[in-house]
Amino acid sequence: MDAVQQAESGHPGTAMALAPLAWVLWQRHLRVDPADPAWPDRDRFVLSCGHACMLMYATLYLTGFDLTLQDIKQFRQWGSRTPGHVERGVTPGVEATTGPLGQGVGNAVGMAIAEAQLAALFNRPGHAIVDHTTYFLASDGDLMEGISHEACSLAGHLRLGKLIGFYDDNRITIDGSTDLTFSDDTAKRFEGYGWHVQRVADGNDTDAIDAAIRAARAVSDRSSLIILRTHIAYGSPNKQDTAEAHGAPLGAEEVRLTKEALGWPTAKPFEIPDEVVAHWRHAKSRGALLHAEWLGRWDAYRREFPELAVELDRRLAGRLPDGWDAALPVFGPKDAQATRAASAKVLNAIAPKLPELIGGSADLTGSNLTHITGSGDFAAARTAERNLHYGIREHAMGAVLNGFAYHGGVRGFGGTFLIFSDYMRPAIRLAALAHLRVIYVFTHDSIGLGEDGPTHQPVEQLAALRAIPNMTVIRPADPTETTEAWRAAIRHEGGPVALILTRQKVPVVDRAAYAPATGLHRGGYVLADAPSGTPQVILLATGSEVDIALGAREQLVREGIATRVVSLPCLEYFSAQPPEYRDQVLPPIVTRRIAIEAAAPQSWWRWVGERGVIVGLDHFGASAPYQRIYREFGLTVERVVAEAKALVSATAQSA
Ligand SMILES: Cc1ncc(C[n+]2csc(CCOP(=O)(O)OP(=O)(O)O)c2C)c(N)n1
Ligand SMILES: [Mg+2]
Repeated sequence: MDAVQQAESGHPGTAMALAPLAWVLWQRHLRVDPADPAWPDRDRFVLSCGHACMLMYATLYLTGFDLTLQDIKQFRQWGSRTPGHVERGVTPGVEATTGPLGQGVGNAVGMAIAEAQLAALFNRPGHAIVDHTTYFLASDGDLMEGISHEACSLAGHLRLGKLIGFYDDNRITIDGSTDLTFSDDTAKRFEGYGWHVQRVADGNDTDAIDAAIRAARAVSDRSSLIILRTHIAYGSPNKQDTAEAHGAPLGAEEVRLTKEALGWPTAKPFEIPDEVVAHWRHAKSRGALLHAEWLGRWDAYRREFPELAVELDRRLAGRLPDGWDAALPVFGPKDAQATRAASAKVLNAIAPKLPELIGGSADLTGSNLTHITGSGDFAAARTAERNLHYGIREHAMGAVLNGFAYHGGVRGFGGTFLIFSDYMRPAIRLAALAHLRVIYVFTHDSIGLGEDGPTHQPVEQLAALRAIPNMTVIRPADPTETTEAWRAAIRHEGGPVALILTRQKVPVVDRAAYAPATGLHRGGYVLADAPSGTPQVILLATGSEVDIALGAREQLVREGIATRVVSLPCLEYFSAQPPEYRDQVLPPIVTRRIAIEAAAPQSWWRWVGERGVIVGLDHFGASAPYQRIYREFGLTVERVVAEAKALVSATAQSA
């Protein structure tokens, strides 16, 4: 109440109502060590309703994590460790960045999958060194959001027994009572998913909460939901059970009245009796004991299974094994194929050497070509397998992948058609915001997918993905660049990478005649140069359109127009290059530039400049064989040649 009041902004009511739950969880159940928030076998707690962050900040402070009362007083201020919604990496003890409702539920499912996999791979009889529970807390909003359905349906199917959710059934959202919007029978809904469901009628009944958690922990073959009936802003004489208490300070006078009503000994802001702090701080010695006990077990494990221990250490640290990329395929002139097909070969060259790589597709395995050969399908009781079937649940897939990255020990990838990246965009954005190592395999990357037509043909998705800060989008031109794209994605730290792959066959660029594909790691490179001197025209392209650029260059060179082709598979990597390199690839003096990409043109203005031309699409696609669509929409060698000639005759090169 005090922190929200001081910040003059925030969400007091839910934090107040859930204090008893936090107390039971942190004092009696959650296996965390405030002195070491990163202890690998700790329990995970995800606050899916990120707006209730003050609940976490207060709890983390009181239980003795590295957070001070001063930090609490800085709630929501510039540079503070107590931002407006919980953010991983900002506050010690916070496991996931949340705020967009529903995401945390999906993150928790991903964490529980990661735990189940690592337990299956690394535990040995008498040595359960991976053995933790994932908890999440969801509000009405979390459960109304569609992603919670996708994620909890998947968890139910996979029978994730160490996943326990709390539903804060306070019957209040921002607009008022849930009578306005929400009459689901949530218990039946989750029973329908195959979850174990309990109700606690009084959110202040700590013994009942304790008993429910105990019962949930005892259920090992189903996920559990505990529905907790609470009263938002409990104790506030005038604001309890009102939507007003959701997202605004209670008001100084109401804070005082509430403290009085609750029997708090002082009205002074931020004053916490010493014995209260001392009581909560039992969590420290409790956590230290739990951690020490685990360290003892870990030592025994390390003695008995030294190789496994080294491997688990490596995986948890996110270090790549030596030689992981020693066997990547090399493609020759006869290996023309779709980049999605090349991707499957690269993936399967990496997978045997990178056992932490797990993933799959949202029901498009045969189209995305994401199957790991030699591994089975991840399922309940088969959690060591590496092929995940997310089902037709793109949004949950995105959040689950984030959960893998938050958990550590596994590297996740997920595939769907590029068009359906829209269905998972909120999770992608959070992966970028939270600097998560996630790989997306987005195939069927343009009108080049052909007959499925405009509903399935991405147009604006490339520009939309590139617009996300800290997002990396790689659209390889051919099989050889596809090898480099995967290499880059696996090496990439600090953010998600989307691989953008064709459905249709593309030729293998003749690397003897042109430049090697290793230029991909700089984002863009001169693939084919003008015969001599400064080029008159530069053609820039990505993916399947690089072949069009090469075809146009041949013709232009024949006609005496010095033409350079720049392959630009990753605009983000290229932007990050020193200006000298960029100027070398795109000499500022050459203003006749044509970008070719079968997509919305927004991304390209920076690179072609005022006088440049973009051969792209500013309209939806069409249903037909792809060659015909390319022709009809002017994505052809002839069009590019004509545009280049027009540029040459219209402008005298300023030298
Ligand atoms: C995806 C998404 N949509 C909208 C919001 C804005 N918002 C924050 S909380 C909330 C709903 C509040 O109701 P509830 O989830 O029941 O939380 P409570 O007030 O009970 O804490 C909304 C709409 C959001 N954070 N995320
Ligand atoms: Mg609510």
